[in-house]
Amino acid sequence: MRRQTFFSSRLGWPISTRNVDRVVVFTSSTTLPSSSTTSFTRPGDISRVVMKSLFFFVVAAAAYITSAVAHYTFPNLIVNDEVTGDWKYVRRTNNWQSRIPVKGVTGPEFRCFNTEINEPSETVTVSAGSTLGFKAEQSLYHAGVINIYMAKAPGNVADWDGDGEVWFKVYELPAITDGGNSMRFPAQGIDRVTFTIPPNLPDGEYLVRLENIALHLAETYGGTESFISCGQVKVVNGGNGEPGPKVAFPGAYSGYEPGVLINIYPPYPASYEMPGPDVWTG
Ligand SMILES: [Cu+2]
Repeated sequence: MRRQTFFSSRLGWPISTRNVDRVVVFTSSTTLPSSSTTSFTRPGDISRVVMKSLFFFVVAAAAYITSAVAHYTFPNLIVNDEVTGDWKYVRRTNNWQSRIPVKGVTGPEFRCFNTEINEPSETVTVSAGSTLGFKAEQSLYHAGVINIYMAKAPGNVADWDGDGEVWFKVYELPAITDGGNSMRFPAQGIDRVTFTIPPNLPDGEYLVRLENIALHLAETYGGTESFISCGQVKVVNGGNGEPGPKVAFPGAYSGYEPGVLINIYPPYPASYEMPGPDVWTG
C-alpha cells in the first residue's frame, strides 16, 4: 500500500475508529476493479467504473493513513515528571518501527512485546512513593484501557525476562460506564500516564510493564489491539510490603474476560470490569 502515501498530506478522511481495522482487512482481501478488463458500452459505464475505482482508492488510502495515525509505541519512562529518552529505560519493542499492535492477550508478545529483539534497556533509580509513568509518541487513538504492572527481578533486572507468576498491578485506567447509558474511555486521547510507586514496595530491581488494550474490535475473540512497554527501574527508599496478587504474562488473561471480550458500542454494557487482579497500592 506504499503507493498511497502521497495522499497523506492532503486527505483528511473522516473515518471512525471502529472502521479503521475493518477497512484494512477489507482492502487487503478485495481486488480493485480493473478498467482494462471492463468493456464499456455506454458513456455512463465509464464514469461509473471510474467512480467505483476512485471510491476503492480513497477508502484504501484513508485506511492506510488512518492506520499509521492510529498506532504508536510507548518509548519513554517518565521519572519525577521528566520524560526520559526514547528506549533508554524501556525495552525496545518489536513494533518500534512498524507500530503494529499485539493482537489478542495470550501470546508471548503480550509480556513485553520484545520477543524479536530481546535486549535489555538501561535501569533508572526511582524512590518508592515517587511518581513514575510512561509516555506514548502521540495521543492514544483507539478506545481502550490501561494497566500497569510491576515484577521484582531476582537480581539484575537487565538479566531477567519477567518469567513466572511475578506480576502485580500498580495502576489501572478503566472505562467508565453508567448502567448502560454511555461508555467513556479516559485513556483515549491522552499521551502519557503516571502513577505513584507503592511506598511500601521493597527495594530492588523491577520490570514495570504498561499495557494499553484497545477495545474497538474486541467483540470478537482475540480482536483487541495492545500497545505494550516494559521499563527497568531500581527502587530505593522502599518498605516491607508484600505486593500481590501476582499473575504471569502471558497467562493472566484468557481473552474471555468481560473487560477483554466486549462490545463497546450501543447497546452499551451496564458496567466495565478491568481485566487482571486488583491494584496493589502498598
Ligand atoms: Cu488499530
